[in-house]
Amino acid sequence: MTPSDVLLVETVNGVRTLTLNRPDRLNAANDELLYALTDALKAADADDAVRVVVITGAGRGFCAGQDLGGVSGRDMSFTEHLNATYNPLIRTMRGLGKPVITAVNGVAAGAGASLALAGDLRLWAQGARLIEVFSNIALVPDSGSTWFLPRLVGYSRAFELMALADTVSATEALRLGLCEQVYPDETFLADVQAYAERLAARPANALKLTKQALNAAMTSSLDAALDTEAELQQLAGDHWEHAEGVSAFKEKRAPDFRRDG
Ligand code: LHQ
Repeated sequence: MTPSDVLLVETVNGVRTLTLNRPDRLNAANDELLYALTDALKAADADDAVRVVVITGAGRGFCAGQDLGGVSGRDMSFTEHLNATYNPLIRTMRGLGKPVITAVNGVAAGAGASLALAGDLRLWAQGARLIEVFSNIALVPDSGSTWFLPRLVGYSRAFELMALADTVSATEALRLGLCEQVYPDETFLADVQAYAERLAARPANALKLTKQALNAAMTSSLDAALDTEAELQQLAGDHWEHAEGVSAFKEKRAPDFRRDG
């Protein structure tokens, strides 16, 4: 894969880190960045050496949403733009067969907040903040915010954050359930890497199926979720990882889920 200037790509110990790289714009997204990120996620999905994907930002921002410098004079409608760029990106993240961590190093605003929320796991630096900034420019939250946020904080808190565009600090985000961990700014990337490596040692096939089951269950009935679990459990149970997990338990040793088959 050839990393482009707007997106840096690095793989260490099975963890592929994709760094949004427009730091002077707080990584505000233009089409080039959005297409590069979606392509890089698909490439990570197809690469057996990658077990976990991390999305983070260069400099002091995570992502300030749509680059407002480039919106006027565009020949696409808002709907066409979302359908061509942000929506495929969010769908790719949630459909990826590997865990996606959003490592929110700094401000996440507008569609950048949506991107932060779309991770399977969200790790924040102490200095990070999230702003559903859309109403400041009289727009509707997009790129999945209307789906993710109320599921995390409930309808009214989501509406409040969207209507007032208040800033959510890392401490508040942890309390609200908008992130799983908060790490010191100074050690953030090392802490994220250590967390991601723990995840990379887990059974990849089982995690892929777990993600599939959870995503289906987010919009299904209990009946349908029970059926999906029964179906996916067969796929997990037939996989070598399951045999390895059971053998390791019986032999009183740690399982090795990183070997090949
Ligand atoms: C930026 C941006 C930015 C360009 C900071 N663009 N330069 C919308 C339209 C169409 C279709 C699809 O979907 C969407 C979805 C959206 O995402 S709408 C929301 C778009 N984003 C915003 O409205 C956020 C605008 N930015 C801000 O409110 C602030 O910059 C935040 C709160 C993010 C950060 O504030 P500060 O920490 O005080 O930083 P700053 O404002 O000083 O920004 C630093 C630089 O980054 C500055 O440039 P400069 O040349 O003055 O140093 C900003 O102009 C630039 N920047 N966001 N979205």
